[in-house]
Amino acid sequence: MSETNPAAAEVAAPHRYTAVVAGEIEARWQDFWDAEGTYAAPNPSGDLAGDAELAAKPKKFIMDMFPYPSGTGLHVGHPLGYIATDVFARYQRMTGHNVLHTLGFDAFGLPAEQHAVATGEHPRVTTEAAINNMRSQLRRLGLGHDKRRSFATIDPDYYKWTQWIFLQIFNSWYDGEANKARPIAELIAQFESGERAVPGGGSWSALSAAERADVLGDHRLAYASDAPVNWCPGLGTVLANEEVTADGRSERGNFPVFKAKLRQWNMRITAYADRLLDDLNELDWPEAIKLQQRNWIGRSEGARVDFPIDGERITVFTTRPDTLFGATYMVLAPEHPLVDKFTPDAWPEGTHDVWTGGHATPADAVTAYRAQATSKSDVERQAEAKDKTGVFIGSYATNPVNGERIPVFIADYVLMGYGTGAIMAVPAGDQRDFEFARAFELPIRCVVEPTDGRGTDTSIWEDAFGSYDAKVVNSAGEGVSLDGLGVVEAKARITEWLERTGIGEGTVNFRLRDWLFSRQRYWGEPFPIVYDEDGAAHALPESMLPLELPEVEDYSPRTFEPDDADTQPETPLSRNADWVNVTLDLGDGRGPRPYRRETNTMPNWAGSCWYELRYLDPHNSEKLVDPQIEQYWMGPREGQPHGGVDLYVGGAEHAVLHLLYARFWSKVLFDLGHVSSAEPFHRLFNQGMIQAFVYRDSRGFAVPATEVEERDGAYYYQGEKVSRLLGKMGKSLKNAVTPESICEEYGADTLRLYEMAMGPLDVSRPWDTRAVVGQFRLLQRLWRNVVDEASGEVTVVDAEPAEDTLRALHKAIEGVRQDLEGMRFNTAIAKVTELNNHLTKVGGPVSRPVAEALVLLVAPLAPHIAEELWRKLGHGDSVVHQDFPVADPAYVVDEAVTCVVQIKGKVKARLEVSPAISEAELEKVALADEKVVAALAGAAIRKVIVRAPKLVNIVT
Ligand code: ANZ
Repeated sequence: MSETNPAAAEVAAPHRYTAVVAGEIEARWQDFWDAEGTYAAPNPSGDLAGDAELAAKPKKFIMDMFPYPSGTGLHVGHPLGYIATDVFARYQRMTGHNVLHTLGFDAFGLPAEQHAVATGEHPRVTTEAAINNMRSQLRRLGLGHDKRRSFATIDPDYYKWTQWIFLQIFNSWYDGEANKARPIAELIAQFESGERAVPGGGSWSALSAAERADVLGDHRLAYASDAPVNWCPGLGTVLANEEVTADGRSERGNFPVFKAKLRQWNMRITAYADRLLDDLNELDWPEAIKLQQRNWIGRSEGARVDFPIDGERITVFTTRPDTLFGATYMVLAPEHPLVDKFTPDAWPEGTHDVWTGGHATPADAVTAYRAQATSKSDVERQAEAKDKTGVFIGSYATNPVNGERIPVFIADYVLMGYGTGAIMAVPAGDQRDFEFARAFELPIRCVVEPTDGRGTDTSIWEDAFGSYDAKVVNSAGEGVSLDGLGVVEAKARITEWLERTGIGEGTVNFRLRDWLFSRQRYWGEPFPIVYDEDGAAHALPESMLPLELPEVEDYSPRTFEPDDADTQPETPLSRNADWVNVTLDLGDGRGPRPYRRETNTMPNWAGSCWYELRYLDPHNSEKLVDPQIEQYWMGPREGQPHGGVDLYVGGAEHAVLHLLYARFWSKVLFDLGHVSSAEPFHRLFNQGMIQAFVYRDSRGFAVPATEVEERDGAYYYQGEKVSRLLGKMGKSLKNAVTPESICEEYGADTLRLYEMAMGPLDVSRPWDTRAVVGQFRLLQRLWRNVVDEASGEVTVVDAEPAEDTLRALHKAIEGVRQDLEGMRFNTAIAKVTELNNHLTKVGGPVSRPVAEALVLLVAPLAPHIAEELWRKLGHGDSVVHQDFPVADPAYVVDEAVTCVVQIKGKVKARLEVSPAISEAELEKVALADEKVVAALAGAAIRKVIVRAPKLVNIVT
C-alpha cells in the first residue's frame, strides 16, 4: 500500500491511523480530560481538596516558566519545554505521584502597552485575546494541566497579592544580627525603647514624623530614593541597566540614555546577597546558571582604606590592600559627593599639563568632564578596550602607608555605584590603572614581583601584573612591611595593620545592586502606596487591595526631545487626577485625609516573582497561600533543605534577573513566616532552543522559508538563489512553523513525539518539517500492532508472548523508565521504536500483556493515541493514572555471552556467563572451571587478567 496515495490507502484501510483519525481522537480525549478533570491535583485541604487517595501519594510540583501572551501566538519552538514537562509530569503520575502541573500567563508587558499607545485599545483587551489564543493553541497539544489553577498576572485577584507582597517588603527591614527580615514595627519598638540608638542621637519621640519616615526608609526592604537612573527621554521612561546597550542607548528604539536622579522605588535585595549566594549550593541547578548568579552577586573580599586629604579623608574599596605601597594616585567617580569639596579654585603650582584637560581652573575641568561622563552607560564606562579619560581635580591625598602625596583624579572608569565610588590606583597591578597612568604620565611602582620574567622595571612593561601567586616587594614603611610575603599573607598582614591603626578594615563588597522597582508605565501593577501632604509615603491597608488600574484615555508615557536630559518623566497614571488625588482613611488613627497616589507602576518582573505560590491555592481570598497547602507542595524535605518546586523548566536567558528576584521574594516571605520554603525552585532545567533555517536573498532580506526550493544542494526562491543559515525561528525571519499546521498534517501526538525525539532536551536543535513524518509512521505502526486497519477490530490475542518478545518488552520497559526519570525523552522514544519494530518484524497478532505494556510506555509521550488504544483494549478508565509498567529483571539481562579463558595466551575453556557478571565473580567462575583446573595442573598463578564478560587470561 502506497503511503504517498492517502486516498487509495483510505479505501483499502479505512481504520488506518491518519491525520484525520488522529485529529478526531485527540479532540475527543481533550474533551474527555476537561470534563473529567483528569489532571486535577488535589490539595490536602481547601477548595481544591479532592481524591483523598491521590492526595495521600508523594507530591511532585512540575513547572514551566510561564509565557508572555504574545499577539503573534506560538510557533513550534515555544512548546518544547511545555511538552517536556508534560511528558515528565505524566510519567510521575504513572509512578505514584500526586502531580501539580499547570500554566499561567505573565501578562503585563510592553508589546501590549505599545499597541495600546499606538491604537488606544486597552492593553487588557489585546492581552486577553492573546491569552485565549494561546490557551487554545496549548490545549491542542494535549498538555495535562490542572486548569483550575491557571491565572494571568494581570488578574486583579492575582495582583492584589503582588501588591500585598510589596507591602510586606515595604513593612520590613533586614536585621543583620538575626540575618533575616523582620516586621518594621519591631525596629520602631527598638528605637522607641532605646535598645537601638536613633541616628544622630536623641530620642525617637523627639523626631518629627518626616524624620522618622526618613530613618525607617534607610531600613525598609522596599524604599524610595533619589537614585541615579537610566532616563530615556525618547521613550519617556527610566530603564533597567539590562535595557541599556553597551553604547549607552535604549535597547528598544535606540534612543540616548542619560543618568538622572529621580525618586524611585527600590528593593533592598543587597541585604540578601550572602544568603542568595550560600543557598545556591543546595539547589539542583545547572552549574553554568549558578555561576552566572554568583558572578552577578559578585562577592569580593578586600578592605576599606582611608586616605587623608585636607584634614578629612576619602575612603576607597580595594580587593588588593597588599598593593597599598603601589598606590600612586587616586580616582573618584565623577559623581562622587566629595569632588566639589576638594576642587580648589586654581591649579596647584607645577600641575602637569596633561592632567588639566586644557582647562583654566579645576572647576572648569570637573564640570566639563562630568558633562561628558553622564552620557555614558556603566557598561560603556567599564569597557576594557577604550582609552582611559579623566582630569585632575587639583588636590593631593596622602597614602597612609608611606605618607606620600598622591594626586586625586576623577575618571569615568570608576563607578559611583560600586564599592565606595573611589579607588586607590595601583597601575602596576591593575590594567585600567596601568592604562590611565600611561596616558597621564603617572608613576608606576612595582610592588608584586612578576613571575613571568619581565622584571621589576615598569618603564618597559606593556601591561599590569596582577597575579596572586607572587611575592610582595618595595613595600616597607614606618609601621608595616610586607616585603617578601606572598600576596595572600600580605593581604592578611596589612588588613590587620589597617584595623589596628584605625586606618581601614577588612570588608566584603558585592557587585549586586538594589533592584530599581519603578517603571513609568501604565500596564503594570499600581503601587499600594499613597503620599500625604508632607510627601511621606503610606502603605494602603490590606482591605484596600487590590488597587486596580484606572481606565485612562492615553496610555503613552510622554516622550521628550530625545537629547534633552533635563526633562522629568510623566507617567500615564499621573495624568489621571481623579485617581491620583484621593481622600482616604488608612485606619492609622489619623482619620480621612487627602493623599496622592504613587503613579509609577511595578516592573514586569514583579508578577513572576511569586507565581509558583499562587498555583498552589489560586482562589484563596484570605491568604496568599494557605500554609498547610504551601508546606505540602513546597516545603523542605530530604535533599531539598530549602524546599521549592521539584522541577522548573525554561530557557537559560532567565539565568539572573527573574531567578534572582524570585529567590529574593521567596526569602522575604520565608523570613516573615508566610511560607516554609526559602527557595522557589529546587531543581532547574534549561531546555535548548528549536532553531530553524533562515533563507536570505542577495540583499540580505529573509524570504519565506516554505517557498524555498532545493536543487542540487543549493536553495532558490522565485528562481533566485538564496543563502541558508541556521537561526532563530520567528515571524520576522519568515521561518515560523505553527503547531496548528503540524497538528493538521499529522496530529498533536506526532508533534509531541517529534519535538521530544529531536535530541537531548538541553541541546538546541534545528526544526525540519520533512522529518516529522518519521514519528507519524511510528504511531501508525503502533496502531497497526493493536488495530486491524481494514476492520478496525483489535487484533491482540490472549496468548503467552514468545521469549524473545518478552525480553524486548522488559528491556524497553527498564530503559524507558530510566530515560523518562532522567528526562532523556529522545532515547526513551528510540526504545519504544525498537520494541514496536520488533513486534512488527515478528508479525502476527501481538499478545495482550505486551500490547498493554506498550501502550502504557507510550502514554506519557503520546497521550491521545494511548488513551484510544487503551480504551480499544477494553479498559473503561484513562491511562493517565495507570501504573507505569515495571520490568521483570529476569528478562532484562541479555542471554548468556561466551567468555574465553586463556592460560598463557592459549584458549583452554569457553564459559557461558551473564553479560552483567562482575570481574571478581568472573575470575572465581573461571578458576573453578573443570577444564581450567585441569589445564593449570596445579601450576602457581602469577596474575589473572579479567575483561568481563568476554575474557579471562591466566598467567602462570
Ligand atoms: C587597588 C587594586 C590593585 C585593585 C590591584 C585591583 C588590582 P572587584 O574584584 O570587581 O570587586 N574598584 C573599586 N571600586 C571601584 C569602582 N567604584 N569603580 C571601578 N573600579 C573600582 O574589583 C575591585 C577592584 O576594582 C578594587 O581593587 C579597585 O581596584 C577597583 F592590583 O584597588 B583595586
